[in-house]
Amino acid sequence: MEKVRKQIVEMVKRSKSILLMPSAPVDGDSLGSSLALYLVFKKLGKQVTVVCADPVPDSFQFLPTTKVISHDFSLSNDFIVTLDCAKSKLKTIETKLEHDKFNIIITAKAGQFTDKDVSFHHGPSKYDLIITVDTGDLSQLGRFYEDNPELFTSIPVVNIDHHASNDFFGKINYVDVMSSSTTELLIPLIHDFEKDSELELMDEDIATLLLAGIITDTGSFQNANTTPRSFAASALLVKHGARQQEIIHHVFKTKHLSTLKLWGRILSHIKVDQQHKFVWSTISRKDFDETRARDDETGGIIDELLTNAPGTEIVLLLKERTDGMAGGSLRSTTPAVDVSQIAEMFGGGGHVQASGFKFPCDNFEEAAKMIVEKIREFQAKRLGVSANFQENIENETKKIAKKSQQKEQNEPSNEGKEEKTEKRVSSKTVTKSVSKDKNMEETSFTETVVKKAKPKDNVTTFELEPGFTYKFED
Ligand SMILES: [Mn+2]
Repeated sequence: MEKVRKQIVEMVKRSKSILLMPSAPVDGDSLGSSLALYLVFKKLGKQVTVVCADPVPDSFQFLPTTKVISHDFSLSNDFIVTLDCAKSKLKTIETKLEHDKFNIIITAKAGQFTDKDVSFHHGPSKYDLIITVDTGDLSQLGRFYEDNPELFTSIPVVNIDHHASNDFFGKINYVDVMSSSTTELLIPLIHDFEKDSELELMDEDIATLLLAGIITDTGSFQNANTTPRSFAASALLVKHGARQQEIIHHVFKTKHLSTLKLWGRILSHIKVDQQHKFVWSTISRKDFDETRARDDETGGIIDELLTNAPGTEIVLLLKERTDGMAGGSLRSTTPAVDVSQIAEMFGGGGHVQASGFKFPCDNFEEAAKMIVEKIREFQAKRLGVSANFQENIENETKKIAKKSQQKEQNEPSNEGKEEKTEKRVSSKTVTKSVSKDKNMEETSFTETVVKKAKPKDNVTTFELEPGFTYKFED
């Protein structure tokens, strides 16, 4: 780790303009670590930009320097066409707009230019170093990564994180899964910067930002990721003037009325499956709208309230997001249950006892049903209890298939009939079969519904998505 930190110090020293990227949505740890590094690099005379796709939640607005966060970053928009004039000098350049085509006519003084003389590239980027913090994989950077994937290969990336699911995407990876938080990892790093620059970098604001990361990620030292090192680090930060009471007050003791209303909804939706030691709750757009709560106001409830359910091993809070995804937060009450494995089933990741995922869904309720069944299945395997629901689904499938056969016999001609029902196909991972009769009147499914398809002119089109297996019987 010491060697890795030294490499980071060297990288930062060589760079002029640094792009700091916390994962989205931001929390106390990702904000604390990106802003602490911002202040440190400013003291070292660097140009620094902190970008974050989502707004800063109200409860973290008190953190020092949140105002420097921008919600977009400027890259060069230039696309450069280079003409090699070694063989012939340039005579004229003419430009012509023909409908949608913009022609550039280049005439040589002698002879002719050919395509071999032309090359293309993008304008230089403003930044020479990217540092991601609290980010397990690049997709957690949201639209910044989706819109500019090439940026992350053209500029060196330093990956500072503590998630078990981290996939070491950086050129330098300072990843310690034993750390309670990313900010805890920054304490020795800042110390290394101090030694190297012979400047005193740590101050009250930086200490407050770092402590905010530890306090939020450990749930105020209540979560299982709290270690002797987190206590020692926090003691050191308080010694440096970290404002612990201010953090506790804003993060844990200030609740909006809308938050309380939203929490009420979440509590009223709680479902308990004692057999599978699983507790979950869902929160829909309607709940958000009716309580006038914002999306980030669900933060904290899973730790404060749901984990208190006795006899529970897994806790899930599923919310309907505005971007057509179902967002899941997972907690396990024992290290024996690794919820990051569950999160990974839905394209997410995280820690053994705290993980999350975003899962695309057309219909939140249907997606929630499927996710809950998958978690039951996971627990059924773990606990060795009978997975009744699986049998149920199989029985259900047989029933539908039977009905479909009967229907075919009773109503031989459905031709010309308008299709009313939407066809549905099953989801990934388990081998499923979807049987169709020739009129596509009935479609049976062996697993929970994820995708829908609308037959049109006897052609059924599906929106195919990566990671799904669609299997049809002939
Ligand atoms: Mn963290």
